[in-house]
Amino acid sequence: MPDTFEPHNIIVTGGCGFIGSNFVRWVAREHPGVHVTVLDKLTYAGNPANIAGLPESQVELVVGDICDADLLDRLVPGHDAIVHYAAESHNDNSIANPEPFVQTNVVGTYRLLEACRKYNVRYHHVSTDEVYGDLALDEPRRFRPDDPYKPSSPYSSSKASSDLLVCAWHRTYGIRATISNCSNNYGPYQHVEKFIPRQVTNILCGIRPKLYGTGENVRDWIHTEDHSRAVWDILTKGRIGETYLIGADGERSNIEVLRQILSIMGQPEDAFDWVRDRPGHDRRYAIDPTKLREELGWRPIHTDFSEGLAQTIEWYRSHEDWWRPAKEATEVKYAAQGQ
Ligand code: NAD
Ligand code: TDX
Repeated sequence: MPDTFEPHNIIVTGGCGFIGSNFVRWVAREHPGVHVTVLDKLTYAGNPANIAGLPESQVELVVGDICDADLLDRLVPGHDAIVHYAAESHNDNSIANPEPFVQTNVVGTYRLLEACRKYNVRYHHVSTDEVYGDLALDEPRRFRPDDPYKPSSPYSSSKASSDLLVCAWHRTYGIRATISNCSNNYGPYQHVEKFIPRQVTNILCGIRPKLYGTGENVRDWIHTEDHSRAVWDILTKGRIGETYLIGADGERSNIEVLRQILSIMGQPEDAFDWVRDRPGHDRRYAIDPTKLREELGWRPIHTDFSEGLAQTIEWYRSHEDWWRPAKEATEVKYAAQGQ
């Protein structure tokens, strides 16, 4: 039977990033009795505007680094759970400069686990399906929770390392922890460095979208709101010490997604550039979410990808003031990499 847990006062790390802020806004709306302390360093990927307008009585922002043990000593006591989203999250950046990935994703997770041990706080660890490596394009298999870890990039290996720390801290010190590994998220507030926002904002700027390699690589897309609900279900009903995979049967090749974006935005289907492939580029991710569905009864709500994509494109159209400040620097960085 699942353990049940009723959180009242939680810390959400990385709550000013894409997925973390969607989770914070979802909790504020769906569980108004829960207080959320957002702990975020506000790196290039963190933006306080992502959680602006939420009631101060419900959501408080603390600007700081998860690697700062003294800060955690001041902040963590009195909270009943940490939901850990903060990370360096972009594969291409990790290939160019792995150091901050090891620091934030590995050392940062270690510091949070130590704080949970010291103050007996429940911990949920948000991770990625990339820890399992990749699948062939034509094999029927999908990732399952007990598959071996085989990460490919500095990013995914740093996330895999952090997952293993959680398992060890649970087994050795009895930390009350759960892990979730989710597939590719899409939706509002995603940084313009990522695939879908990059292509959408390129088109809005009159720049041709950029497709890596052959474009055949497959990603398993899930709307970020469905991810938020799954994390909440795992936090409140998941079994301690367990790993749950989160996915919504959303497998699509990159070229298919790009053609859908071009079509929704009224562009010819070949109006894009082929660019240099990502070194070590994972071919395919695919999640088998059976455990999450059967144990916790979770189901995705956003099952129509075309509709979710059209809404996301509309969000970028109407929030140019949000993405414009990051756009130029992001494209300069890509151009220097030949991408
Ligand atoms: P993001 O890059 O949009 O946001 C990361 C947030 O973490 C930012 O607000 C940043 O300021 C903050 N941060 C970074 N370093 C920090 C530090 N040292 N201390 C405190 N805050 C720090 O990332 P995202 O795409 O929202 O991903 C969130 C989490 O979800 C990550 O753990 C990622 O591995 C995981 N995940 C992402 C996806 C995806 O599709 N994007 C899929 C599965 C899992
Ligand atoms: O311009 C691009 N052109 C392109 O073809 C970009 C930015 C990406 N791509 C390809 C690479 C990938 O096959 O699109 C796919 C998606 O790329 P990203 O958005 O960079 O995501 P990915 O590398 O799959 O990782 C994402 O999902 C898992 C998140 O960034 C991770 O944080 C998460 O763990």
